[in-house]
Amino acid sequence: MATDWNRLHNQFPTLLQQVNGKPLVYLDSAATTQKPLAVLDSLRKFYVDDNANVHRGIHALSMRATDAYEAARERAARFINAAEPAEIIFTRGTTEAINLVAASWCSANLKKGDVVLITEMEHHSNLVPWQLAAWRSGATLRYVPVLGDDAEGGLDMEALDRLLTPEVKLFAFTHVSNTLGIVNPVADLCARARKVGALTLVDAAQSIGHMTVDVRAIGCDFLAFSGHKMVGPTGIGVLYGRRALLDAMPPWQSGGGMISMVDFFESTWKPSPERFEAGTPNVADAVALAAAMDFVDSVGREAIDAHDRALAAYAMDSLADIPGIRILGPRRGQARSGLVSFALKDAHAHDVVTFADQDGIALRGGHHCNQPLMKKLGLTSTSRASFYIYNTREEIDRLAASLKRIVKFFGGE
Ligand code: C6P
Repeated sequence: MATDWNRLHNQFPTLLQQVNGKPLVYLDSAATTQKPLAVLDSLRKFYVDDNANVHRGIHALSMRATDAYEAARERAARFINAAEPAEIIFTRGTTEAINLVAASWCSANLKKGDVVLITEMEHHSNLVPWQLAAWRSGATLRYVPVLGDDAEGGLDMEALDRLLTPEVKLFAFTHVSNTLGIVNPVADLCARARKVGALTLVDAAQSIGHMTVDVRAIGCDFLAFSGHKMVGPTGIGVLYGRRALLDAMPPWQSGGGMISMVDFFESTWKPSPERFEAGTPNVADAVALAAAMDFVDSVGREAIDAHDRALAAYAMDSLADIPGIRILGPRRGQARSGLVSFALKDAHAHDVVTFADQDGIALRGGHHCNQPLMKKLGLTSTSRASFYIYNTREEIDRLAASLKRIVKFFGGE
């Protein structure tokens, strides 16, 4: 049955408001998505019915909370096709998940002479943690370049093969670029890394709620994502890791919940996932993340992917004739996920966002935590429209009209 995208819109109460006297057009889902009633209800239900700490008490509420938390872990494992729930570690989000690997795995495995390979399109969250890990260990960083004046060519695969030498211990890359909208060939990237014995980490922040993400089909060793970019709450995310790797990694934070035994001068650790979840975890948000996964799957990830791509293609067509526009990433007709970043010759991104806001349209302007990529492309900022299940073509028409008004105001043709 065809999805009724307009009806879906009504399940997101935040969207049903006016901004500056106009119906809100929310085009900033790459920053964070809005939350449907099903997720809000799940949060409320947990706090009203089951609220208790987990893995500690044996009273009824604590057991219910523990069951709900572990069911959320099991749901997350199914969502990404992990082999077992123990491969799911709850974190605050993508950033914390990547930092966990950079702190734990790198402290035990990275040494002088080793290389961490990343790409020029990485978000700071998949870049700065590796800088720190390299500084601490004496390892070095290498970058896979992006091709084209507007990075329309994606990753330079020939350069990748030259850069993937046996010194590379870890290759970390994004599934979908939050500035370019490019969908990287993640399974192919993992296969190439495996040939030289390098582990792989996939940053799935921008893909997780938009397309099927199957860790076993991708063949990655680690994968990170945030709940808030897939209709879930903020403050919850997942690090997936292969069980054998996780069990061999040292703790990165310590305290209650992660130990087997503590004596005055020594302690031993539980296996994964408890080893990496010190302290009281974010139980309510993990439970609501499971509700978000149910919601996304009820719409269908293939349908969402097709919807997002169709909107991105429509936006590319609608914005193409705006005077002085420079659109980054894949060209018209090439595959891109549901976001479009652009620079206007005559207006700064912050002015674009401010003007669009007057028209009730939420965009993002800035470097999008992609400063090295911006530098490479000779930019300091772009404006970005990002789409999700509640967006429509009519909203993109409103965006195009608003941009034309902006260009006119700033003296473009
Ligand atoms: N990008 C954007 O507007 P956190 O903040 O941990 O949930 O996600 C970090 C992150 C990691 N990788 C990619 C590819 C991302 O896009 C993000 C977050 C937001 O583009 C905020 S800068």
